[in-house]
Amino acid sequence: MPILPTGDLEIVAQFGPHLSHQGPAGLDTGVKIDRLVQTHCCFCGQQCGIQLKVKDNAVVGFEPWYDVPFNRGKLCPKGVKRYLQGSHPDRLLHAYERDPAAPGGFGAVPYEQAIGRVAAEIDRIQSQYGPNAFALLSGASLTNEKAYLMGKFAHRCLKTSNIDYNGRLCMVSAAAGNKKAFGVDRAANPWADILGTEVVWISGANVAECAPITTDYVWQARESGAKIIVVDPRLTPIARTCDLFLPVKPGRDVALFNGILHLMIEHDWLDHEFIARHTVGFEAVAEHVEPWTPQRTAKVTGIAEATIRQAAEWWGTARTSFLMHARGIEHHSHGVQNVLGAINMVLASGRIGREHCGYATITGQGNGQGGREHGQKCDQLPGGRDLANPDHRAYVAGVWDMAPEDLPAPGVDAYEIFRKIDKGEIRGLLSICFNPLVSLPDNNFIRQTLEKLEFFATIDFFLSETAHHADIVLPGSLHEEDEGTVTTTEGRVIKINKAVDCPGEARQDWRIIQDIARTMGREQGFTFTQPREIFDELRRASKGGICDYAGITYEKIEAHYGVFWPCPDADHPGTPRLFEAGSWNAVAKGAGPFYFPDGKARFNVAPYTPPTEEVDGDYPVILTTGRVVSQFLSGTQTRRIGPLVDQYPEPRLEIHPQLAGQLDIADGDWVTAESRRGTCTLRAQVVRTIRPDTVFIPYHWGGRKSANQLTIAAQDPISKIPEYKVCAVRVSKATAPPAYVRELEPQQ
Ligand SMILES: Nc1nc2c(c(=O)[nH]1)N[C@H]1C(S)=C(S)[C@@H](COP(=O)(O)OP(=O)(O)OC[C@H]3O[C@@H](n4cnc5c(=O)[nH]c(N)nc54)[C@H](O)[C@@H]3O)O[C@H]1N2
Ligand SMILES: Nc1nc2c(c(=O)[nH]1)N[C@H]1C(S)=C(S)[C@@H](COP(=O)(O)OP(=O)(O)OC[C@H]3O[C@@H](n4cnc5c(=O)[nH]c(N)nc54)[C@H](O)[C@@H]3O)O[C@H]1N2
Ligand code: SF4
Ligand SMILES: [Mo]
Repeated sequence: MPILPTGDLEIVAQFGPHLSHQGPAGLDTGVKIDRLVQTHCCFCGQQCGIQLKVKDNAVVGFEPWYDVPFNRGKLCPKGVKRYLQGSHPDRLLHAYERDPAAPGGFGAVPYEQAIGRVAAEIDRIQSQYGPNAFALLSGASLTNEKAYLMGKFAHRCLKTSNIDYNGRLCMVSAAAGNKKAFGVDRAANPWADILGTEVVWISGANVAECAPITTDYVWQARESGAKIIVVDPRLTPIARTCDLFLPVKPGRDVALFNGILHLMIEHDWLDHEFIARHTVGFEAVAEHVEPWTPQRTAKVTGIAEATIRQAAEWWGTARTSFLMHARGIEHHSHGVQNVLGAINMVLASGRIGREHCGYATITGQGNGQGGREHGQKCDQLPGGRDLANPDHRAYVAGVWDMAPEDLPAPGVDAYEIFRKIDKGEIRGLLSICFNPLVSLPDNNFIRQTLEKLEFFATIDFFLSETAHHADIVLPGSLHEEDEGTVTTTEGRVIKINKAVDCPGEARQDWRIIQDIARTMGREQGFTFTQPREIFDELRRASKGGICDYAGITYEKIEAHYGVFWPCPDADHPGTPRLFEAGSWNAVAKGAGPFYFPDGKARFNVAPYTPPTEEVDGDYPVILTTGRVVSQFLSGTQTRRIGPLVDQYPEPRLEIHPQLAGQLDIADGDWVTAESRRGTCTLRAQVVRTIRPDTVFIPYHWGGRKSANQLTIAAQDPISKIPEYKVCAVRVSKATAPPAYVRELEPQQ
C-alpha cells in the first residue's frame, strides 16, 4: 500500500530532491532529453517564458526561452529551480482518506471511491442544511480555464453562494480601487512603458525579490536617466539602488499620497487639461488634501519633510512616469484608500494611458490577474461580471443553459467563510489551490475552525498543512501536467503547455471537478474533454463583459506571445495600453477611454485612518510580514525544492540594531515575538535595512514557524483584504530554542 509521507512538515524540505539531469546552475549535463516544451513559470504573476526539458515523462531541467518579449530568457531563482518539484517523493499519487489508524493519519483509497465520498457528502450536507452550507475555496494559481470552471461549479452545479479564492488575500484592494477610479481592474500599461520613463515610483513592492524580472525594467529605465523613488519600511534590494527612499511607517501610505498631492496643488504641478477632460471629482479631493501639509505628512508617515518635498517635486515636474504598487500598500484595513490615494496622484499628473506614462499594481500569484476575472470571487460572474446585476445574471445564465433565478446570490469572502464555519452556518468545504492554515491571519482560529467541519476535502499535489485536516485529499495536477491560459501582471493572456502526464492516480484539476459533478448526477455543463473547450466557453461567457476575452484563441496567443484583453473579436489585436485615446472602449462608447458611461476617470477622496491595532506599552513594536526571494507563498512548493531551502531555510525576524540593542538581542539569537493572538520563536536577523520601530517576518512556513500565528484578522471594509502588513507585537530574547528545535537535537 502506498505510504503517505509522514515527515514532520517543518523539516520535510530537508530531503528536497536533487534528482535531476541538470547541473546545479541549470547547466546542461549532456543527458539526452525527449523534448523541450515552451511554457511559462508556475510561480509569480510575471509569468516568465521558460522551456522545460522532458525525459521519460519527467521534467528534468529547463532552457531559457529568449523569444518571449516579457522576460527575454531571464528567470529568477524560483524559475530556475521549479523543475525540481515534480519528482519530489512527497508528490501525492493517490487519493487519501483520513484514517487515524494509518501511518500519517491517512490511508490511500481508490480515486473513484474518494470522488464518491466527496459527492455523497456534498449531497448530504446540502440536502440537510441548504445549498449554502457547502462552500468552495479556490486559487489564483489556477489557469483561467480552471478558475472559470470553479465559478461555474459553485454557481451552476452546487448552486452555493459561498465560493471565494486566495486572491482575497492578495490583490483585492487594488482591484476595488481600480474599479472605483477607472471602472476596470487591470494594469493600465504594458511593462514596455517603464522603459524610457522619467520617474518610476514604487510603493510597497519588494520588486527585486517578488517580481524579479520587473527589476530589469526598472534598472533599464534608470540606465536611461529615470529617477527611482521607493516607499517601504524596509530598505529592500530595489530600494538600495533607488534615487530617493521614503522609509514609511507601516500603514501610513495614504497620508503620504495625500501629502504629495497637497504639494502638487500648492506648486501647480497639475495637468489641468487632463483633469478637466478626463476626470471627475478633483475639487473634493483637493479640498480633502488641503490639511495634509508636509509637516503633518512627515509626522504621520515618519518620513523626513525634505524627502517628501523632494519626492513631490520629482513626481510633480516629470513629463513621463510609471507608478507601481503591490501588497505593501494593499494589505491593510484601509488598503483600498491607499490605492485610491496613489491613483489620485497619478490622475492629477495626467500621466496615464500614454507611452511611458503608466500605472499598475504588480499582481501576485501566477494567474493573479485572470484568477480574479472569471467568476471564482464571491460576488462575480465570468468576464468581470457582477453576480448581483440582473443583466449580467441573465447573460451568463444563457451561456450556462439555466434560468437566471437559479443562480445563487453573492456569497461571502474567504475569511468570512471560516467565521461561518465557526458559527455552524457552513458545514462542508472543498478547497483547491489554497492553503489557508498557513496563509490566513490569526491562523490558530483557522485550525480550530477546520476541525469543526462535518466534511472537508482538498485538491492538491502535496499534502499541505491545511490538507492535514481534510477527510479526503484528491491528487491534483502540477502546472506542467495541464494546458490552459493565464493572464499576466500586464494583462497579457498567455498559454501554458503540458509537458508531462499526471503520475499515478493524480488527475488534472478540471477533470476532478467534473468527476464530482458527474458522480453527483449533475454532469450537464461539465462534460468538457479538454481545456480548449473550457476556454471557448469562457470566451463566450466573457463576451461583452469588462474582461472581454471573446477574440482570444490559443492560436492567436501562440502566434503573438500573448494577447492583452479586452479583445472583443477575432480581428482585434488586443489592448496593451488600456486607456489610450482611440482604444476600443473609447471608440465603442464615443466617450473617453475610462470604463464609465461618460468615459471619465474618478478621483476619490481617500481619508487616512490608522491601522486597526496600534502599538502600545504592552505591544510596543510594529510587525509587518511578507516574502523572501527563494520561497513562494505558503511554501508547500518551494519548501520542497532543496536549493531554494538552502538559500533561505527558515523564517527569521528582521530587526534594526537599535531595537535589538535595547532588547539585548544579537544576530542569530532565538527571539520570541508575541501578539494578542499568538507567539512565534525564531532567530533574529539584525539588519540596518528596517525601521527601528518595525520588525519583519516572512510568512512562508506553517505550524510553529508561521508568522500568521501573530497577525490580526482585521479586514478592509470594501475589499475584505486582511491587514497582514501591520499588527502590534512585543519581542524578547527567548529563554530556549523552540520545542521543535530541541526535539531535533541529539539526545544524550
Ligand atoms: N519570492 C516570492 N515572490 C513572490 C511571491 C512569493 O511568495 N515569493 N508571491 C507572489 C505574490 S502572491 C504576491 S502578492 C507578490 C507580493 O509582492 P510584494 O507586495 O512586493 O511583497 P511583500 O513582501 O508582501 O510586501 C512588499 C513590501 O511591502 C513592504 N511594506 C510593509 N508594510 C508596508 C506599508 O505599510 N507601506 C509600504 N509602502 N510598504 C510596506 C514590505 O517591507 C515589503 O518589502 O509577490 C509575488 N512574488
Ligand atoms: N502574513 C502574511 N500572510 C499572507 C501574505 C503576507 O504577505 N503576509 N500574503 C497573502 C497573499 S498575497 C497570498 S496570494 C496568499 C497565498 O496563500 P495560499 O493561496 O494559501 O498559498 P499557496 O501556497 O498558493 O497555496 C496554494 C496551495 O495550492 C497548491 N497549488 C498550487 N497550484 C496548484 C494547482 O494548480 N492545482 C492544485 N490543485 N493545487 C495547487 C499548493 O501546493 C498549495 O498547497 O497568502 C497570503 N498570506
Ligand atoms: S519572476 Fe516569477 S515568473 Fe519569473 S521566473 Fe521568477 S517566479 Fe517565475
Ligand atoms: Mo499574493
